[in-house]
Amino acid sequence: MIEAFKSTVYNCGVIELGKHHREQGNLTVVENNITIPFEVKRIYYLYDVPGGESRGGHAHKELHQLLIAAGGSFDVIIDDGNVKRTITLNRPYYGLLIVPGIWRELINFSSGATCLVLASEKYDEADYIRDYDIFKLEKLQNRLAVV
Ligand code: T46
Repeated sequence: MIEAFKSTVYNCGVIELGKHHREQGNLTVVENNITIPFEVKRIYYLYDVPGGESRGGHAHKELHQLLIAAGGSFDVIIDDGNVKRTITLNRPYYGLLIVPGIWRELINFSSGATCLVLASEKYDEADYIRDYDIFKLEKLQNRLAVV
């Protein structure tokens, strides 16, 4: 498992989950340690997000997550304190893997969008860094320590 202070946006990425296509519709499977590199301990989902609203605005110290646009679309800005990337999720057979130590913001939710989140740990508020300045400082201090 990657250490939060050493992670970069390049440790995150979109995983193609695949789909079982039938005339009656599609089905996508996610399996622990096969499709994703962690064991799912918690699932939650964001929905009914009003137009123009954003979610996230924090980083996690230990949590690994897979974000899926189960319906609709939204953009995820991931930020390691040095580099920012914006990823659009708009298909239920793609998931964005986010490792610990990455600031994220979810924006541009389409009407009716659902963000399904598979998470590696139970809910723990102590795992959150909700102050961007503290996040930047901790990442910077680690970079300086490594050099
Ligand atoms: C993330 C993004 C994508 C709980 O009680 N249990 C839970 O498991 C979660 C996730 C949240 N909560 C409570 C804590 C807050 O009172 O639900 C409320 C809203 O949580 P938060 O403000 O953290 O919501 P988001 O949308 O900003 O962030 C959530 C996740 O917390 C976070 O891990 O990456 O979705």
